Amino acid sequence: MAIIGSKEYFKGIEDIKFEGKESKNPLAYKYYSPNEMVLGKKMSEHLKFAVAYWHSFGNTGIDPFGTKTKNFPWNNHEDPIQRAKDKMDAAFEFISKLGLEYFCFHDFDLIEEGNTLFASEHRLRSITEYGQQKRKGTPIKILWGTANLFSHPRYMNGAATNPDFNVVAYASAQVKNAIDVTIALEGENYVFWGGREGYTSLLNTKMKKEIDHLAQFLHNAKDYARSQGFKGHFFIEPKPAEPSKHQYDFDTATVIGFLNQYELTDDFRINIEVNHATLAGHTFQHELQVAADANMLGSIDANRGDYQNGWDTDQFPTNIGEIVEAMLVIVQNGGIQGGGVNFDAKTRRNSTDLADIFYSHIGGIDTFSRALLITEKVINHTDFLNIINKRYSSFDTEKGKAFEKGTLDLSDLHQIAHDNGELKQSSGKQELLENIINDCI
Ligand code: XLS
Ligand code: NI
Ligand code: NI
Repeated sequence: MAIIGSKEYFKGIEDIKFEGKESKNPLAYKYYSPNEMVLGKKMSEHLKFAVAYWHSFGNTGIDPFGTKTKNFPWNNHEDPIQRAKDKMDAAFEFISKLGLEYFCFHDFDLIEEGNTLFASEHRLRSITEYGQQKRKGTPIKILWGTANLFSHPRYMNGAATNPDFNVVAYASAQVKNAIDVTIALEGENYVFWGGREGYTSLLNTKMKKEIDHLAQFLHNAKDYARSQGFKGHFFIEPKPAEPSKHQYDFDTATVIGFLNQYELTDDFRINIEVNHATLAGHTFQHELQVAADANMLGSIDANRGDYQNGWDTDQFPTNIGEIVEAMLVIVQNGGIQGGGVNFDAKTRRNSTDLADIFYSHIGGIDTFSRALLITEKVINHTDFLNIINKRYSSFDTEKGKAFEKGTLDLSDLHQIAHDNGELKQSSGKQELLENIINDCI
């Protein structure tokens, strides 16, 4: 595939192809075969995979105890605009070699923030124009854009929920610019993750005021984007904490309550990240189910946490069992609305070869693809759905239906209980269901 840009960064790595599960080639897909039909859709339609710009091209391995370990060759030019173009060359080369079509970005992943708002806008315009040129003749698109409202010191007390109105105004300007970039690059969706939209101490916080401001901020952003012709979804990405002690977008149920209260449900959906779900004390599949039941499942940030660590380790997904349980929820709810599967995941600090960025994505992509194939088996070739449906079949009887319709009152139910006498036990059959899934793996 022809990609403009003079340099090849990932030398020696050819296009990643589907070779099937017998292949021993570590730089090939064993399960991801984009055009294969599964459950009535192409695999690539079920799974719109996206590369996260920040982790893949920006994460140099810095942690609170050490400096960078990864010397990316696209990071070296002294001019920040040229540096950003080099990074974008690397990104387009990487995404096209993987055979993918999507990436996600924060404004200042694309190019480093300038010293003034004016300087940042100039930089963003340069890289947006470059991005528009690079996209020509490629299938590469933006799954979603967002603004980084958490790294700069001005946001230490929050962005939309900052106690200082002038910081709220600055954050609004940044979101306006990020929406403009997203639209110019034909981005399909726009994300809000509220990293510092929360508090570290209630002693100095007016919670209701801050949450009202957050809602107003989102209304403004949505109204502006719509006025500019943006047709995509807005996503809120819940997370319970980190970097705030308590984030207002704690989990999916909390966000749905917020969206309903502030009349944002027409435009906003949920973007669920695996590691955020587990930090909130939920499973990934629980969060998916809550969003799907509210008709608000918009997108996924695919990664995994670590059983021993209580923070967002953003590892690539490799746990087939977990992703099968997630795909069962997604597929049974008719897929996700507008979004895709964004690898919000990073290689470990000591995974320092450029090839590691390929291995990690290939692993994540194959994990989801394999889980989709297994889900098809579970649904179409086992008793799985029958067992669950049977569990609820008493509600298909005349009286069960009447209860659901609300035409039986408490006295009617009292009479039914008397007529029935003591009841037979009915097994939940969890272990059988677990075995059925494992048999399909
Ligand atoms: C951080 C979040 C962040 C969002 C985008 O934990 O996952 O990366 O996805 O701002
Ligand atoms: Ni995320
Ligand atoms: Ni995260």
